[in-house]
Amino acid sequence: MTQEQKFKVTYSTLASPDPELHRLYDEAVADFRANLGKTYPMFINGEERFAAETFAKVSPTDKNMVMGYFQKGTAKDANDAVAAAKAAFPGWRDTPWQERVAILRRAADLLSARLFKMGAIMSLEVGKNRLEALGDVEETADLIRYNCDAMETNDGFTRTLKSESDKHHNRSVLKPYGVWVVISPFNFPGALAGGPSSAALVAGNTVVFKPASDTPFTGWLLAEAFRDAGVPAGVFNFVTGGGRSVGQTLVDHPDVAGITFTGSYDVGMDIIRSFSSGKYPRPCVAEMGGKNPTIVSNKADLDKAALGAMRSAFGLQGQKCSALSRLYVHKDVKDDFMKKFVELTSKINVGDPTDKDNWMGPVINKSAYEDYMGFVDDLRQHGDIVFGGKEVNDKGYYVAPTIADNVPEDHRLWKQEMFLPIVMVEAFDDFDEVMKKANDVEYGLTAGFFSEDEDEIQWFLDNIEAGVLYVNRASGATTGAWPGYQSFGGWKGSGSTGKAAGSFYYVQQYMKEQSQTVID
Ligand code: UN1
Repeated sequence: MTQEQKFKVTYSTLASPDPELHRLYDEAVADFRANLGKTYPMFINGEERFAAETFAKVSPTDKNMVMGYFQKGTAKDANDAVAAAKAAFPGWRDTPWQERVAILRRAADLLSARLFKMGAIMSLEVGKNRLEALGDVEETADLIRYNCDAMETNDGFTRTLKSESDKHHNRSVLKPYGVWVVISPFNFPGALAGGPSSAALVAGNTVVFKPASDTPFTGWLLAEAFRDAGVPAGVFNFVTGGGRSVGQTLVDHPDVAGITFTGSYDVGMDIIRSFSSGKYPRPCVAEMGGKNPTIVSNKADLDKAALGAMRSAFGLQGQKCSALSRLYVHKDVKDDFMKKFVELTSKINVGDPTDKDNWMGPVINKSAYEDYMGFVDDLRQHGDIVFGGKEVNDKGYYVAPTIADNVPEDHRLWKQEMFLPIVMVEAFDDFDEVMKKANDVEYGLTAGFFSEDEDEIQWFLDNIEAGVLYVNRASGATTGAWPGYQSFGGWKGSGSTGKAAGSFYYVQQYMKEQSQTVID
């Protein structure tokens, strides 16, 4: 049995009883703590690249912990990375797809083999608890494998078309676009970087990858895995940078053929607009935010509902685009539900996420912490904070899970994504009205429903406007999609293509179609 099969952790894993898993994770944390403060490069054209300046990556778990120093890349580095990717494209495109698959499968296996090291670093880099961090590493490897499977299942995406006679040989071929840019967010720095990068690569594109400035470390570990797996020089490039200049240079570059951006709605919409302002349209796979609702019917199992809501509102400190942020509970069961929900929330331990007893770690940085304080003030002024609403300790950015009730319907925070451990609750008594409300946001990513009534379940599935739906899911009312089990993609302002990751139609987005008619 491989290590990966033995310790398989997903986002639905409630707790791992395996002492060996905990021992290996603890060891990896201790190892890393003994190796703080080193300097890490960018990776361009198969070579390590150092910039004139570096920036310190400070752990959100401890404001005094400098995890390492990363390169403050410039526009020149971004341009060099695109030039390297452009030069490497013909060779990689013409490499048989079976070979590309073999190399990428090796990268997935390397990530699995490095599970504990990468998980430990990710816990400290993002503030993820151990199961969330190990889950992210596993998901990264599984997304790579999933994208490889897609290539194999579809025989490299070459299909025979109808032919006019036996002298006609007609087929449809999907071909890569060229240089593909991947810009990833801090919250799933493995999966949301390795997933799109591997899709682009397996399809035959070359990649320039820029991680969020809060998560250069995981980005570097991913770059190492691709390098060690044998991805040729220039095929996968890794650039880091402080401000907007590296990212903007990539988005504006005329030699970039396609882009995958995962992050906020505002930045995503800007990229979509500016990316299509060139000479011709270019594909832009954008996964943006969410303002995800859950509806709890009077026919719900309230234990399932309370657990599912708690896990989705507060897992990873609410910093998932899939997080639950609006909770609509039928008025007949609201009091009972709230009792259970508040009780479960009050049992959450907030603290150093590498400590096994803590389920919530810190929020990502000072600005997120300040946003939290601002939102909490606003909600306290206009409604009731029934739980939380305060800092827990100031060693890092630790804040309490927060439940707000009785906030007026027209308050802006019913519509604005907060990306923090704050959930707003409201009672309802009319199903049609609550559905209208649930859908009345710019987003359409995930949504949850709790009811034991089949007709109500069908009503929910038929009417809710979102790409990822869960009914009666105690392990997460709106969170925890896993490649191959839940396709993950947003509608409306949550996603640009209507196609989801970890699903049948994903890899095709990284290729363009050509029909070839050849007559003897
Ligand atoms: C995100 O929420 O930012 O379904 C991405 C989930 C995870 C994360 C998706 N697969 O919760």
